[in-house]
Amino acid sequence: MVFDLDMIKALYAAMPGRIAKARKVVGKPLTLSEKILYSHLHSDQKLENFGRGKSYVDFAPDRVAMQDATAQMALLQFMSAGRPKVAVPSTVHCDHLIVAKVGAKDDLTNANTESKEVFNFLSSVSNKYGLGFWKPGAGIIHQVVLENYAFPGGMMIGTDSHTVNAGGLGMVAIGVGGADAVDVMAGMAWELKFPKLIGVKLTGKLNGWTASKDIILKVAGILTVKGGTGAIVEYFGDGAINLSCTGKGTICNMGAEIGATTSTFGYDNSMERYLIATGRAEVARMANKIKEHLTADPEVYQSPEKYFNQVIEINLSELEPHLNGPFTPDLATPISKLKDEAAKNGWPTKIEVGLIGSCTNSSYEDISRSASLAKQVADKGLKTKAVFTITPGSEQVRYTIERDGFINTFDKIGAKVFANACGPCIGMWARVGAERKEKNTIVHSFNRNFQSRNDGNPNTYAFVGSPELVTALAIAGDLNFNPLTDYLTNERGEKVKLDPPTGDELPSKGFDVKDPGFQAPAKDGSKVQVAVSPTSDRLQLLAPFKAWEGVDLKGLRLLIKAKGKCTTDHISMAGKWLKFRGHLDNISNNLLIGATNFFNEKINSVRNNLTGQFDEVPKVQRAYKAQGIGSIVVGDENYGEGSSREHAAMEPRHLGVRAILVKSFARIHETNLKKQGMLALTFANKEDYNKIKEDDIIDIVGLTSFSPDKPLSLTLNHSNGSKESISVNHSYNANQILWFRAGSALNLMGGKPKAAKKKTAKKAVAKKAVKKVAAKKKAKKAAPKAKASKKKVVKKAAAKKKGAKKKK
Ligand code: MIC
Ligand code: SF4
Repeated sequence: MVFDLDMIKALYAAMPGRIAKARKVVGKPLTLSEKILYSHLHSDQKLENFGRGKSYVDFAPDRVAMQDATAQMALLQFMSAGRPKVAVPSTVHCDHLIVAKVGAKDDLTNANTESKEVFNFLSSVSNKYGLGFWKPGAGIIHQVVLENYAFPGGMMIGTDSHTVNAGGLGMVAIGVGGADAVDVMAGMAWELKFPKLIGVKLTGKLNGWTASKDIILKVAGILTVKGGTGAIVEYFGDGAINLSCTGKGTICNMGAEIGATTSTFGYDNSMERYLIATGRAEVARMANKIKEHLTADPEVYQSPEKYFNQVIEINLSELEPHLNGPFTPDLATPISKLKDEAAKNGWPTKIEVGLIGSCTNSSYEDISRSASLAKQVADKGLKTKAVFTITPGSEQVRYTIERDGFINTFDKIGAKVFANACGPCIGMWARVGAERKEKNTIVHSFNRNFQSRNDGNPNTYAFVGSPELVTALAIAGDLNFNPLTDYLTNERGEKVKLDPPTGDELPSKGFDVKDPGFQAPAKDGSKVQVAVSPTSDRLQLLAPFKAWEGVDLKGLRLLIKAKGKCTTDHISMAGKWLKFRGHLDNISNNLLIGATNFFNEKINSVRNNLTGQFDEVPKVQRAYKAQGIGSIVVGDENYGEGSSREHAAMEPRHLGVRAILVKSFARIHETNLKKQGMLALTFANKEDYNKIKEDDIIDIVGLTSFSPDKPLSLTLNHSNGSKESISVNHSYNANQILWFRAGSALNLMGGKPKAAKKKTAKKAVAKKAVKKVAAKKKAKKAAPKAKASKKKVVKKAAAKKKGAKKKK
């Protein structure tokens, strides 16, 4: 089945005209990224030469994808928006809630029992509101999207940071929080600061042991985890054309690890081949007709320095395989230096487990190349030293690799094939012995390797590499092993060398699958019931956050001053906590439990400033909440790096934290905070981080005249009676200030598309919004018992639905 043909046809018909107009306004040849962005402006957005890294622009993405762990919150919010149906094609993918333990079949059965309530909820909401639903076991969101929905020149958003994977098929695909997805599903514009553009010119050709993964591992080493922030990375050059489409997907996927808004490649033969192989020859034919619009203008790639804000050049013929880590994906080490680095840094060199697969690296090409190494184990009389696991990206890939004998090859080296799901990548891994917290090393072909991520053990040193290198290292069981130069001793005591991997870009017999695991939505969803039990510990209907009280925030306590890396995994851990992703109050019990307290260097131990006692972060915050005292969280650089999970913004909001003040933010997290009505602030002077004392009482001043580009200030009332004032910046535009005033972006939605608002009347809108929230508050006071009980909310949604007008 080919999805979205009409939508793609309409877009392609309009693209040449839109691009020509944009080229005229911009006044110079366009990059591919610009062509896609400019041809997806929202109908109310005036075309102008947007300032990169400056202008906020309203876009109209073609589609939305959500995975189960984030879809719950997104769809709970969508339900309160009162729309009868999603306005753009949207899908839900069940992939994050399956624990990898015994093997695919049993693990899937267990997940279907454990998370039945959540899967039923997602399935019935999808059915009701017109979303495609991919069942547990169907595959990982990004692989399924690449195989079915991604198309050259398209624009999509997804509630997962690795949505960017679809750049492999020439899309601009961007990871967002659930509230952003709600905007688009509700037919409203989606706002993004117009990105800067980084060009990566690839020359030469991959050979021997190097793989696409090594390109992004190298780029991550150059740009670091924050070097791509606010930018789209566009790859081009002969080297790019030589890569497979899925290899391009891998590179774009891990662009999330450098903070990039997204990454993309121009349409080429590899994409055409992939579209045809995945049953979308029609899309390829349509794309071929407007080929020149699906890549940059020729002048751009001839003189990239004139058109990109930054240009990086990588010669693939000279590129070495890399292994990145531990604990951060940008610590890049070429394989030839790994032995020395391991010795210098005291990394444990015995490899316990090698894991391949995930959304990043589970293509047919990846698996076939890894299997070519696994095959050599028997052929050369070797024995695999480390435990070895595989998580296929989709049922289509799994079915095909089984048919082609690769699973059988992996079986022979004792590998365990887990379900087509995230599994160990997101800590859904029942790893035996992890609870002993021993220092140990694992290597994987995933994308992230933050502390505790895979198995919950902070002492697991996780390294990221290509599936080929991971397989070779797992066979050797030794981080000191360089497959390019070193020999292994086989069972017969002979010295043998592994031959470089070989494989097929696409299956020569074509892809095949029996049951892809897709459920189409009901034609008329109005009668479909969505059930949320008020006593559930997995799902909880949302109550609106309170509007801003209209005055400066005074007397705030410091909840935590986080030291060093504070990713969304530190703010809202995944693993066993994933099961509470649909229940805001329950998941709030993991708030910042992974962050290091600057003052005592301990994890999950902060001072309760009301009692002077130390306790766990969520407990201390609940104590402040119980007293009606607000608080503030202070953080370091790139705060909120990693995931798109908006829980990392909703939890502090729910528990009464008022502001997050950091040296710098990761893009998605900063937007998530704004959407949920939080104050996201940055130090005007980064040194002021050192002025914040553990027991300060803090005031945020200037909120009554909160306006774009105007800093706020903080008064630090120290316990010795002295006071200091520091200046703090923010990046709120006028519309985002309305979210803060209203208590959240969702509070402003109230059944009326944003597009209906006139930009020139922002002040009036602000007033209206505050009035509306005040009226809501009044109504709530008048009926204090009207808590968000299941029946009432469902009724309310139904009533809203009746009154809601469809936009298009
Ligand atoms: C991840 O890789 O960290 C996740 C889990 O896929 C997240 C989404 C989530 O937290 O649910 C992401 O990348 O956005
Ligand atoms: Fe799933 Fe891991 Fe990919 Fe996130 S990075 S979508 S957890 S496989």
